[in-house]
Amino acid sequence: MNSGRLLILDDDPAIGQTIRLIAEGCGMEVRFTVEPAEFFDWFEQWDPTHVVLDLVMPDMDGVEVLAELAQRGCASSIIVSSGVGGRVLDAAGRCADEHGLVLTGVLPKPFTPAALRELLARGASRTPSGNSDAARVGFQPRADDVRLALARGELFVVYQPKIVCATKALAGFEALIRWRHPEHGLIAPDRFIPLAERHDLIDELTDQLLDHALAWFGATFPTQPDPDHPDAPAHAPRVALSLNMSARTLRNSDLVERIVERCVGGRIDPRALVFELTETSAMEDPVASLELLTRMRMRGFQLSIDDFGTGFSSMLQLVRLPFSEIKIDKSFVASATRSQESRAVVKSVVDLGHSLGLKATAEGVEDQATFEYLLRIGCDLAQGYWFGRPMSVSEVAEWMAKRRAGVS
Ligand code: G
Ligand code: G
Ligand code: MN
Repeated sequence: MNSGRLLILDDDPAIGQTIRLIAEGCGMEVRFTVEPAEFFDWFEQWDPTHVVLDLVMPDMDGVEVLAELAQRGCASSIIVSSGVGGRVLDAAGRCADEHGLVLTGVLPKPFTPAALRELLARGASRTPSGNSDAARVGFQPRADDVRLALARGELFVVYQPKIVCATKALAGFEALIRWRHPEHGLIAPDRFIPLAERHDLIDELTDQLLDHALAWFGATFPTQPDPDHPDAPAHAPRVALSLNMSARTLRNSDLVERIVERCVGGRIDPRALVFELTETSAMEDPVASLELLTRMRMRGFQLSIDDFGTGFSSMLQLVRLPFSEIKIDKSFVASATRSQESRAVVKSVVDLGHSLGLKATAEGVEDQATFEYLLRIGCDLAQGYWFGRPMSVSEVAEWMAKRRAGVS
């Protein structure tokens, strides 16, 4: 039996009802609508675990709906259905993947109950695309689960190293949040960050992230005064800490002050902190973001545009907002040695970044050949499994000790 919640959008009521009956037969809770507006209302309120989406509808096409779902941070398993040919379905499927959606499969019409049941079952046991180690299958958290996790302190932070390409020196760490559920184990951030954003829990989550990460960072890399000029401001710190920020957080203008307070309290130089924003998150409220981001830059914090190449923003936003770093999405980096196209994207983004005076970071570096390619094209920083996975505090300590000993 499948205990999920299925939301169906199809302009044909007969098909919608058929899907409903089959899914209810599998034990699922089901809602069905022919209206995109109602579909999105329910999506927000009900957090479906599964979505079945008709690709061709009169008011809005399925590809637009996919884009909108991606923008809303959808983590549901998506099944795309349509009477159109296989190639179009394939293309729509790739489209969903590229938006980072979890596409479980395509359902060509007409379909058999068995085909649908198979897809619904598959959705229940799949991990989100692009997610590797942390995803635990089956459990689909709801807002209350996240609320409880925050209250019980079940979230913790892992740290992944960033390396200076030219010297292989340590450039810093990216803090990545994790949730260890007492029954369901490790849950990947894609499963609960969008949920936290939709249900006003993201500020609390960000606060907890800062508590953990700043305490660790301040203790591990205390900001040292410059020995030659003890009274002058110290050199910019050598090791940086990167933190991911959500769009919601950016609307909170107290945030800057709170972060500054914490830096002062934790004796952390603002120049050591890098805030990573996704293209989409920075775009949601361009005026407020511009103001807030500018204030943060004026305080000395660094800003990074994350997952570059995957969002929907225009080049204009990149130029307009005061970023100091551009992070090339891992989907291009990880395939760079295999794909001419990926190499072209990676190199163009590095060059674009440099021409705007930004540092370029490649994420998702998994082997030496990729690293050597990055070095050749002048990429500044690299991050990926090849240097180090996201690690717990104690694993980071071991990792650094090994590096100092010249083992790795
Ligand atoms: O390692 P990985 O599965 O950790 O991260 C998946 C996604 O979750 C990334 O896109 C990352 O930006 C996001 N993420 C990880 N930690 C945080 C966090 O503390 N806050 C926010 N807003 N996003 C995070
Ligand atoms: O915030 P962002 O979307 O950039 O989060 C980085 C994500 O990339 C995290 O989920 C992290 O676990 C993942 N990641 C980091 N290094 C690698 C890598 O070398 N390969 C792959 N596939 N994923 C990686
Ligand atoms: Mn990031």
